[in-house]
This record gives sequence, structure tokens and C-alpha cells, in this order.
Amino acid sequence: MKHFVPLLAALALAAAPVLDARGAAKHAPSKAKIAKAKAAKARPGKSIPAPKARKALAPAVAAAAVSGIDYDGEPVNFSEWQVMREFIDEMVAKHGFERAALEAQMREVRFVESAVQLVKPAPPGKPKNWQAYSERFIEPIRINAGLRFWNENAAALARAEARYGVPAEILVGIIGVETVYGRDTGRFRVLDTLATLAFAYPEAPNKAARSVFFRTELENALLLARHESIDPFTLLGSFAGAVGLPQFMPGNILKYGVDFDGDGRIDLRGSTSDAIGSVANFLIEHGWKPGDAGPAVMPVDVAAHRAWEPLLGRGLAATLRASELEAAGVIAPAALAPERLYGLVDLQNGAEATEYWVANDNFFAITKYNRSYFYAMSVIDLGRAVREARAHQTL
Ligand SMILES: [Ca+2]
Repeated sequence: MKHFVPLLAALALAAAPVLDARGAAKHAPSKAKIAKAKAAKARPGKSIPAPKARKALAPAVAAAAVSGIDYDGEPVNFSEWQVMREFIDEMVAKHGFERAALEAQMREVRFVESAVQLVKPAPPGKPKNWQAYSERFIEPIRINAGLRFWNENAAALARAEARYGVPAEILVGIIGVETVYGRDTGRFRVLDTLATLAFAYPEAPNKAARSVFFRTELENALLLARHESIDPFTLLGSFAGAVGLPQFMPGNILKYGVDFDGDGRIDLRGSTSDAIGSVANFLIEHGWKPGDAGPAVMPVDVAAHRAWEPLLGRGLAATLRASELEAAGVIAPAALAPERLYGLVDLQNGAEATEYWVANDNFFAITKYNRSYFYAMSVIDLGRAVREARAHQTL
């Protein structure tokens, strides 16, 4: 989620021919099928104008530019959609964009059906299972890639640890969980996916909020490209518009990106140093407490009377005193600092017993990166596994 020109250029040049794990849904249905589904979807939605761009489908010149992109987007001429016209008006009035140039760009933006499909919530059914989730991330291929990444970037990781106070293993954990150290950064054109999700988000309870989010990120992507003097179409990322090794959204690149290798640009795709510094900066800006030598999480036992149950689900923040936890029957293996705040975290294991942990601010800082206990715990576990592998490597 963050910034710059070189980033984009690097993205365009360096994109490896790897599929985003989630992007595997690029098995594009036939265009006719997509168009029909989209038309059906767009019409009932009052906020989404029917794509009266049928005629614009013919001159599909825009399609020419997509070689190397790993999805089959559809030209729909977004520039004729009322919501896009309003967006363009806003970019002109608010940020001084040149109308004709922006309209020309938006005519090239494509509709990405797979992005719409991928943001739909998973069908209900299987109970959450931490162990199953964890096994996808804490496995030999990712650990070995992490070991290589740490060895190759030891200087930048040490520098980030010294400057920000975030341990190298946490930075290694995040970049590994996000993209397997740059292997799966995504090959969608960010403008396409952001415009699609801004203006054609699927029906969902949170549709209005998500549409606003992606519209703002479309705005940020254009600001970023202008700031970095790059062609915004060279900005590649995930189906949701996340960019580079750490998968920052454009707005986060603008806010938290760091030029950590000092070459004057923030390049989260081509510079591992920039990625490392930017992740550390993001965590510090989201509540990471530097200089914390202790673990961010600690497994606990819970009393059978379940008086602790109301302490669950208190949001992604540490709000509880050790005394409150103890009084409710949470039994920690070591004394919790009385002056600090904690949260009680439950990790469900399907049919198996749920695990309980107490977590401090640093755990919750990781959840700001991705709002999930499972995510934060897998970052911590992967980082630890890579650190241990590194300790045992024979040099
Ligand atoms: Ca840089």
C-alpha cells in the first residue's frame, strides 16, 4: 500500500511469470458470459449504471496493451459510466488532473471479472481451522525462501531492526506470508482491479464501504503514478490492488512507504530494502512498541468456568490488564507485566480444541496489516521458523 514511480516501472519490468495463489481464478469465463453476468449484475444495482458501453466493446484497442498480464480483463469503457465521470470530475477539481488525459486513460481501464469473484466472501461451511491455515504458510518451501531472503538482505534487515525496533524475523514473516519473498506479487493492472472494485463491487453487506475504499485507492494509485512520473498502467499488483513484496495498497505506499536504500524512489517491487523499511515503518505507525524483547503472544490455559469468555472479541487492540485476565481465569505460563495491556485471542481448530493466547500491542500491530488473528500468528510463526533455520544453517 504505498507509492512511487520506480516501483511501477520495476513492476512492469520485473513481474515474474508467477501466478498469484488467489489469482489462479484467472480461468476467465468466455467474454460473452462475463458480459452477460456483468450486465445482469450492473442493472439492478442503482449505484452502478448499466454499462451502456456496449458499442465501446468493438474498438477493443485497449486490449492490445495487456500482453504479459495474467488475466483476461474486458474493455467496457468505464469512462462512460456516470460514477467514473464523477470520479474524473473530482480528480480534476481536487487534484488538478488534466481532464482529457485522464478520460483517455480511463477509457483504457478494463473490467476484471475475476477480481469481482475473488472479493466475494467465502461460502459458509467449514469452521475456522488455525492448524490447517498455518500449514499453508509454515512449510519448507516458504521457510527456505525466507532463509535465502534473510541471508541476502541481512544488512537491510539489521538496519531496519536498529532504526525502527521491529525484529528482523517479523519483517521476514510478513514478506514471506504476503508474497513468498516477491514470488507472488500479482500481475493485475492495479487501475483495472481498483476501478472494477470501486464501481462494480459485488452485492455484499459491506458493499458501500468497500466501494468507497477501492475508489479512494484508485485515486491514490493515480496520485502515486503522477508523483512518481510513471504510466499508471505499469503498476501491477494483486486482484485487490496490493503492490510489491509487502503488498501495500497505493494509499499505504503514499503514507508509509520508505526509500530505505536511498536511491530517491520508493520501489516496493524492485527494492527488497525499500520493502523491508516500509514494512517496519508501517508497523511502527500502527502501534508496534520498539525495544520489546518479549514475545508478542503467549499461550495460556483458561479456566473451565469460562468467566474469561466476555474478554474475547474485544477488537484488534490490547485493552486488558493482567489483573483482569487473571481474575477471569486466564492462566499465563509466566507473569504478565502489570503495566501493560493485552488482548485474549482464540484460534479455532475446527473440530479440535481451540487455542487461547494473550497478545500485546505488537501482535495487534501486525493485525493492522491484515485484520486476522490467523494472519498475525502465521507471520510470527513463519518468522520464528526462518530464524531457527538460519541458526542451524551451516555456513
Ligand atoms: Ca529506494
